[in-house]
Amino acid sequence: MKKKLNKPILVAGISISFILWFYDGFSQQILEIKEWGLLSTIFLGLGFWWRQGQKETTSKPLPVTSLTEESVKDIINQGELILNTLSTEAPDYDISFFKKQLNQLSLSFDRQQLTIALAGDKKVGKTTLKDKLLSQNIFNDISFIEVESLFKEVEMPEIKADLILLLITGDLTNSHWEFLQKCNQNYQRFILVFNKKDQYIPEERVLILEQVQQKLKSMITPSDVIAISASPQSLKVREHEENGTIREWIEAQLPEIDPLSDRLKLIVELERKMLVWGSLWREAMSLKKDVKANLNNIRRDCALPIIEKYQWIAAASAFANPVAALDLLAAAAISSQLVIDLGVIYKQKLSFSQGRVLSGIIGKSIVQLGLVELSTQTISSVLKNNAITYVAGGTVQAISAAYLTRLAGLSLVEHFQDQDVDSTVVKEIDLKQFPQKIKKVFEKNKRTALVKNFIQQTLPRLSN
Ligand SMILES: Nc1nc2c(ncn2[C@@H]2O[C@H](COP(=O)(O)OP(=O)(O)OP(=O)(O)O)[C@@H](O)[C@H]2O)c(=O)[nH]1
Ligand SMILES: [Mg+2]
Repeated sequence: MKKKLNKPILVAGISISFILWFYDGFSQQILEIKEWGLLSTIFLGLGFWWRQGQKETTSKPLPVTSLTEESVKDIINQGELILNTLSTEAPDYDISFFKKQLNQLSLSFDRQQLTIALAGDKKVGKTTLKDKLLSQNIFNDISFIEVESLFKEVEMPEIKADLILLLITGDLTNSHWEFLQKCNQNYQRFILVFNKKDQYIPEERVLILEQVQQKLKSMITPSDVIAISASPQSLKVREHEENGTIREWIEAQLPEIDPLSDRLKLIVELERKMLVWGSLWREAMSLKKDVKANLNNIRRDCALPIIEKYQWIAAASAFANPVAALDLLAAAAISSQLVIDLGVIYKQKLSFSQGRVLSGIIGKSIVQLGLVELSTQTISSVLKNNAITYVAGGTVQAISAAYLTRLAGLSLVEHFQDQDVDSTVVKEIDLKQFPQKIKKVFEKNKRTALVKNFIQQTLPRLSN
C-alpha cells in the first residue's frame, strides 16, 4: 500500500525546531517561553477537540430494550462492509469462511429449533433439572445444554443459547450479577431459577425469592424469577401413637418444576422470534469483531513501516539538534504528519488542522504521563549498563525522540483500530481514553530487553 503525500508539517516542524535551536544559543529564557508556547498550543488544540467532542457519546450504553429484525440485519451488513473493505485492501486474503458465515446468518431468521442452556455453580441441580424438563416431553423443538462451572473461569465462557436458565440455590452473588448484566447488554434472554427451595422453610423461601426479584427488577420481570425443587430431599416423618410408640418413615417429595415449565412454554410461544434475533445479533457482532481484527492486522502491517520511517526522522533531527525541549517540539511536529499518514491507512480522513491538533494531544499526553523523563532515564541507563560505547552528544535525545515517536505511532494505531473502518467523518478523539492507550502501549514497550533492542536498531541510523 503506497500512498503519496506532501509533508509540509514535517518540514515546517523540523525547520521551526532548528530556528528555535538557533535562538536558544542566544537566550535560555526563550526556551522556557517556547515550552509554554508549545503547551499553550497544545491546550488550545485540546480545547478545540473538547468542544468538538461534546457531541460524542463516549461509552454508549447498549439499549437493553427490544431488539428489532432491522437492527440485527444492520450488524450483518456492517460485517459485510468490513469484509468488503478487507478484500479490497488485501485482494489475496481468503475471505470465503467469513462470507459463508455471514450468509448463513442472513438465512437464519426463520430458525425454529431453539437451544436453552442450564447454567450455574457446581451441584446446583443443572443435570437434574435438565432431565426433568426432558422427561416432560413438551419441548419438542428445543435442545437443552448444560454449562459447566460457569463462574470458575476468569473470563466468562461464551454460551451459545437462545435462552439461559441461571440456577442458584440461595443468594445471588456478585459474579452472578455481573454475568446477568453482560447477558442483558448482549440481548441474551435469561430466567433466574431458584432451585432446591425444599431446603428452606417457607418464610425463608419467600424472602429469598423477593430479594432476588428486587435485585433483578431492572433486567427482568418478577415472573422470570422462579423457585423450584427439581429433586427435593425425602422427609423423615415421625408419628407419636396413642399407645406411646413412635412410628418413623421416609416420605419421598415430589419435584416441583411446573411453574418453570409453564413459564418456558409461554416464553417460547411469545418470544421465539426475539430469542432467535438475540442469538443472531450476538453471532453477527462476534463475526464482525473477527473480521475487523483481521483487517486491523493487515493495516497494522502497513502502519509499522511508516511509524519506523518517522522514528528515524525524529532520531536524526534530534541528533542534529540535541536540546531536550526542542526534541520534544520536533517530535510533536513530526507526529502531526505521522497522524495524517496513519489516518490514510485507517481510512480516517484527517484534515491538516485535525492532524496537528491530534498530534498536540498526543504530545500533551506523553508529557503529562511523564513518559519523556521515564523513557530518557530508561534509555540512559540501558546505554550505561550494556557497554554500548557509541554515545555521542545527542544520542540519548535522538533515541528518546525515536522511542516517543514509536509510542505515539503505536498509540495512534490503537486509536484508529477502534474507529469505523471507512469513515467519511472522523470522530473526535476520546480524551479520557487516549492517555490510557498511550499508557498501555508504553507498558508493553518499556521492558529493558525491548528498549535495548530498540537502541541497537537506532544507533546505526545515527552514524549514517
Ligand atoms: N434438596 C435438593 N437437592 C437437589 C435438588 N435438585 C438437585 N438436587 C441434588 O443436588 C445434587 C447435584 O445435582 P446435579 O443435577 O448433579 O447438579 P449439577 O449442577 O448438574 O452438578 P455439576 O454438573 O456437578 O456441577 C444432587 O445430589 C441432586 O440430587 C432439589 O431441588 N433439592
Ligand atoms: Mg451436571
